[in-house]
Amino acid sequence: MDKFLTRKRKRSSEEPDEWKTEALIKKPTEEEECEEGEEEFSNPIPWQKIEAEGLDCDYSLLFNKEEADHLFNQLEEEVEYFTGDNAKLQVYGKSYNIPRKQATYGDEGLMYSFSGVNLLAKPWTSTLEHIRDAVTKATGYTFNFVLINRYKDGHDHIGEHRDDERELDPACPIASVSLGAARHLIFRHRDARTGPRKRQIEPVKLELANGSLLLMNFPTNTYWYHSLPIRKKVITPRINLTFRRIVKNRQKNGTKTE
Ligand SMILES: O=C(O)CCC(=O)C(=O)O
Repeated sequence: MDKFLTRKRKRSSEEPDEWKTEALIKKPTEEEECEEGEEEFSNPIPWQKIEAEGLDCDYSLLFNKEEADHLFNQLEEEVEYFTGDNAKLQVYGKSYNIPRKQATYGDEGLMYSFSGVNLLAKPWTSTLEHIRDAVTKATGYTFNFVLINRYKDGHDHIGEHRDDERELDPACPIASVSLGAARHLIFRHRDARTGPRKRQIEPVKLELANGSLLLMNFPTNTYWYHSLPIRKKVITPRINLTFRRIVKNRQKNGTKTE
């Protein structure tokens, strides 16, 4: 992993309202080492800060290998992935098979809409509650929904996108827990893509380890697309869980699917 600085996380309400104009590699100051407010977290963990223009992420190892492997196996038994039309994407009126498996769990009645599908949350399983609560203990944030992506091997992937749906609470980061094979997550600034305002901005590449937790804080998903590209050498599976906070009255009134 490159382009990060190591420091203890502050709660988002205490963070300075400035955006960094370039990727930073800094050593923590003494003040940063001894952040106040740490006692608010019942399980404080060391965080690595990842910053670039409009990108603000925090990375940490939440579970050790033994815990992560156990959770992976539990999820393999518990999670029911979508099939049929719910396992397809709608892009410009065309239907495509999703190159991975997906499932959604969360509080009753919650629905998440993206790429032309409306996915209704199934009730939390005990393992998902355990992981969700571990994320809350480590971060101080609460979550009411999780999107699960399962990649059977390095051929499964996810294309470039932003998690910027209007029903997501911008005050709450998206908390991404990875279990199983390590894979690269690539962030690309929206202005580094094609178009009249194209600029030379380096992508940010992270390796997401087994048991890791990545927080994507506001405004990362406004300015940066992210993808999990194909990695043909990866032959083992990976499960990624993105915990989110959905604002109920901002949900679309689309057709609910189960
Ligand atoms: O599998 C990953 O790490 C990425 C998942 C993702 O991009 C998403 O849930 O929006």
